[in-house]
Amino acid sequence: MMKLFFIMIVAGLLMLTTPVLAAENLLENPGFEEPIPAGDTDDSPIGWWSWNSDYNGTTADASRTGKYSVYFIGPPGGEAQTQGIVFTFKNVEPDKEYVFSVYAMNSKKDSIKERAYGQISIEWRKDNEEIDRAWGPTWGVDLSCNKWKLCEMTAIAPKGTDECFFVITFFAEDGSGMFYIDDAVAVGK
Ligand SMILES: [Ca+2]
Repeated sequence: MMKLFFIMIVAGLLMLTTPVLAAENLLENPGFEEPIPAGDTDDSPIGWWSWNSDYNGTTADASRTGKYSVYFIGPPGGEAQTQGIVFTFKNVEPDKEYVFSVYAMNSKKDSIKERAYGQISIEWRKDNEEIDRAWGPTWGVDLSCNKWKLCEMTAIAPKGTDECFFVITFFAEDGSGMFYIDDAVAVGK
């Protein structure tokens, strides 16, 4: 009887100490550890794509976890210039809430200057076209060069959404500089 009682107590303690299973991260390669750049810092992370990949790629110069992050440098050419990386998520559910977050850190050697800034967003799409976009927090000249900052947004997928893009953007706005991104997470609530 004592033995059974003891087993029940141990089982109870195990239940108390077992963390609630975290929601599944919808992003592939969220820590940007693949591919491992072999002396080439222009390798785009597997699973993501870029509309201006000359100005971003995986790098071992900074990392929050693992060995790599993604660097973003300001594209030249003025106010309208942007660059960034995108994860395409196909199984989005309309009316469902999504949380998207990244960690951002400024570059010591070429920090963000003037009005340049970074921002996360979720582009809601239907039949391969943008139907709406939810904007998340921005980071700019005040971003720390030593400490990773959590930037997080929450948004509900509009009716009709059949795909979404999780987007990390560098807006040049006539400024310049560089920042790093690591440990991206997207979850459905
Ligand atoms: Ca990493």
